[in-house]
Amino acid sequence: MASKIREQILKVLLENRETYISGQKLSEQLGCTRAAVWKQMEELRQAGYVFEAKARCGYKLIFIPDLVTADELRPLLRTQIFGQQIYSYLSVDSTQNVANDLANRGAPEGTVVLTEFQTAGKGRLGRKWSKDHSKGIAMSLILRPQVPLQKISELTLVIAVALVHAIQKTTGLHPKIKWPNDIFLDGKKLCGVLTELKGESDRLNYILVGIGINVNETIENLGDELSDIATSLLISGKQPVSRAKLVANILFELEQLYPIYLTEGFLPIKKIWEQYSLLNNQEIIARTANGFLEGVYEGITEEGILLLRDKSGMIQKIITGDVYMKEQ
Ligand code: BT5
Repeated sequence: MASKIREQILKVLLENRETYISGQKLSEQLGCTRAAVWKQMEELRQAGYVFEAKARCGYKLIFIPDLVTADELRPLLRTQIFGQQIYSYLSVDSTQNVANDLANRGAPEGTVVLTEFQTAGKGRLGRKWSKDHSKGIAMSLILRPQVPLQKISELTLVIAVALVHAIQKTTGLHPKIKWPNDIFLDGKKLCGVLTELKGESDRLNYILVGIGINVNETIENLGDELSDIATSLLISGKQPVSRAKLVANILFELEQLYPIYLTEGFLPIKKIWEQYSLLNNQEIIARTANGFLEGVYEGITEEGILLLRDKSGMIQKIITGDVYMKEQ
């Protein structure tokens, strides 16, 4: 209830940024006491919002911190399913773990988990995702698609397309997808996606889509370990980006593509994915469970499987693994 009042106060003040709104008017409009309004304004101040207070006039919002909290995100949402339930934290071990607990307790499709700091961020295949500062995005999304388990690799490609669209629309930058679903900018990794399935035998219960994006990190923030291989939207685009806007746009783009995928399958989205592929016409090395394969990237199948033409001219199918460009 308190967070609902806070969200409504923010909405009214955001809509009236040119004028002062009195505490009395806010409490009447929201149907709560002035004390409740005051308490929630205090909470907003603690979170970094700055209000100008003028005697007999009321409050005006003069500074909005760049946070990715539920309060910040809700007024920006243009979705019906994705983000209808948002859980935002200052610090968690991994948003995937939090989302897993929520999904186990029945959280609906489209539930979003966000955190400012992540102490044990997970990558694929047991690797780590670094986000020990509150400048990027770490989020997980719960999906409950009614599709057979073997179709899930396609879904990860759908998510990558939604991410490219959202980044393009938010920043004007043009990232590329490195199969299966890393997002690259200026030849460096900008964003990673981790898709985890939870199910029994061939029955899928839910999917946790973990998305990590470097947004306002400087080269110093990325640190020695990552600065050669990673970039951020700030580093590549030379401008800070509102993380909340970007998250809202990601959820919007997902809500456009996901129903197309569920009703029409992967084919219509495959064509878009291919335009964004970083690997087009590239010599690549694929690391699979059976070792390394070298060859030329020949596209993907209708199921999202990577095709590699090896030195003998044979087409090899790569279902899972990592792919590198040869000159890297
Ligand atoms: C991924 O794994 O790229 C998936 C990353 C998913 C992270 C999100 S954050 C929210 C959610 N909660 C989680 O706990 N995880 C998800 P992979 O393809 O395995 O790439 C991991 C590799 O990327 C590492 O071994 C590093 O080389 C590199 N890396 C780590 N942190 C990075 C960063 N911030 N930016 C760019 N590259 C990074």
